[in-house]
Amino acid sequence: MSEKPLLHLLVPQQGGVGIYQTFGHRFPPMSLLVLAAHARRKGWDVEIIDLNFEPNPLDKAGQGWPGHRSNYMIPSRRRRSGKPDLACFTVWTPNSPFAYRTADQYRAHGVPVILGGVHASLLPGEAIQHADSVVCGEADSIFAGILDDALAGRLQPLYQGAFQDMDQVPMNHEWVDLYQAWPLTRYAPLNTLQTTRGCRFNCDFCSVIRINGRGSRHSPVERVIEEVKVIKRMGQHINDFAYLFFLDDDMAADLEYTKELCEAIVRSGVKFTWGCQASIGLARDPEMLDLAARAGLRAMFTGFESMSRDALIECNKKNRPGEFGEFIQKIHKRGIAIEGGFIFGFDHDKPDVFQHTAEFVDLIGVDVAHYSILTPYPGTHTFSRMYQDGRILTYDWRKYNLYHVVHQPEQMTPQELHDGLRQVYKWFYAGRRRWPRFQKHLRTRDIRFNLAFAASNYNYDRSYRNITLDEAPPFEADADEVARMALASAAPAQEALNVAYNQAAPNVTFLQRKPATAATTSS
Ligand code: B12
Ligand code: SF4
Repeated sequence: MSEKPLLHLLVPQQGGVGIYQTFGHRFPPMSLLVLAAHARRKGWDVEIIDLNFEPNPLDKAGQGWPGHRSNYMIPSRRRRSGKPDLACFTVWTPNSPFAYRTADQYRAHGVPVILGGVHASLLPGEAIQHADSVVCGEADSIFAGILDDALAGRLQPLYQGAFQDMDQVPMNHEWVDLYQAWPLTRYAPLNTLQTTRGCRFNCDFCSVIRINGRGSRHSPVERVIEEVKVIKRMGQHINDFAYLFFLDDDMAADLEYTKELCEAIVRSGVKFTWGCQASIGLARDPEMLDLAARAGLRAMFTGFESMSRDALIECNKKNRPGEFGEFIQKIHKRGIAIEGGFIFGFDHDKPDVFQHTAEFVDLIGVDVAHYSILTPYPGTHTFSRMYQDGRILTYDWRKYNLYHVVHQPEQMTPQELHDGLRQVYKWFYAGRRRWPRFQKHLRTRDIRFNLAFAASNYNYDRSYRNITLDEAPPFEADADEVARMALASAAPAQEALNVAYNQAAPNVTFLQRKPATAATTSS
């Protein structure tokens, strides 16, 4: 029996349809892998529990709450039994009600709980009602100290992280073995890395700058190459097919760094293929595209967001729809497939936007499209604008998953927006449109990627026919907490976290917290 303290690191169940279930998007939870590495350095045993794919250890039935999809419910191997000394949850807005519910369960069993991640960081006053501590922001520079506090029984209600350099983030050799505790089929057969944090753009609807700051902080390229070598040796592969997805929010945010990274990959001679998220501006520079393709780029996710220049101006997105078709051709010419993100519900959108967009997206040759509804996420300018205008229809965070209408649209009814999204999915992924997409690139594209994109098309067709929410647990955020968060959302993007923290700091000790049975630090 291990003497080490035991840490449970949990991904909350999200419930309902979501991209986290679709083929190619089922990524391992990087935030928890990184925290696991910090904890191991301090001598803790760690277990990562992803409640989307495995049973809740505290739920006897093991099937989650009513309505939860349990088709991936395969428990992990090599679990250490017994009560953990601490439980940490990474909390995003759509899974926050589920996180709170499980956190309450842990606390009722006497396990201290820490909540962190985007949502907890921006609504610390809400999160602390279900936790012993909330961590606002990136935790790399403070997590070791927090673990000491947990063992000493002196956890503080609030901790503030910092935008520190990327070399403080543990490298993947410290956590890659954790993959082996999971069934091979749990996540997509791919590996993930993060080389930068932050973004130089400032799109109104996006949380990234709020939580990771403006500009880009980079990991030195030599460090990235070392991590790639670890993945080649120990990562998830099908035979010798090594595929890696860079989680960075925009690989085109700092083209100098991306160029340096691609050159280093080519020079290293390490053979692997990769995908990334990048704004379409990457295709403006043909030399950059050539180099990226030579370095192994085969799939790219781009937020096109809208076909309407007015809608793009409305949300401060720097794209120009007139260039999309030409850029996609350039990308395809280099054997790179493209997944596009599109948003409906901007003030400029009228009821005809759905059909026009879907036809245009099909015409310009996007290989996979992710359509969503404009969602005013906590901390964003979209939130503060909608809040001030009295246009937010619900504070049930479960619905903030990009597929449910939570704001009053300007030029259509909420029902039209709701139905329009569902129609678009049906139209775009109909069999007669999927087949030509597959055929078109048969000769020019690596067959494995052509098949993967065909599978992704099929998967969207199947999963998004009926986009529903799980019924439990119902949730409505507290009005005072929402008002505080609205102030943070109105602040300059890179200040949002500070405002959220500073507002919560004087209040948290007075908040009525749910009673938990005696918190303990030993099992
Ligand atoms: C990879 C990713 C995904 C992957 C997730 C894989 C996974 N299992 O984690 C996929 C593609 C599945 C996905 C899905 C979705 N995503 Co996403 N995703 C990201 C992305 C690009 C990177 C996250 C990441 O791994 N970063 C690397 C790690 C190391 O950093 P980190 O998470 O910030 O963690 C650090 C700190 O925040 C902190 N921390 C985090 N958690 C905790 C917990 C504790 C206890 C402590 C102490 C500290 C701590 O410490 C960590 C180490 O420094 C982010 C953008 C971003 N920059 O964060 C969006 C982002 C998180 N996603 C977002 C959204 C909206 C979604 C979806 C709703 C989209 C959809 N249509 O379905 C779904 C929701 C899925 C779900 N189950 O809830 C939003 C969330 C906004 C919000 N307020 O909730 C983000 C911020 C993107 C955006 N543009 O706004 N996503
Ligand atoms: S949507 Fe993309 S480009 Fe815009 S701020 Fe967010 S990460 Fe940056």
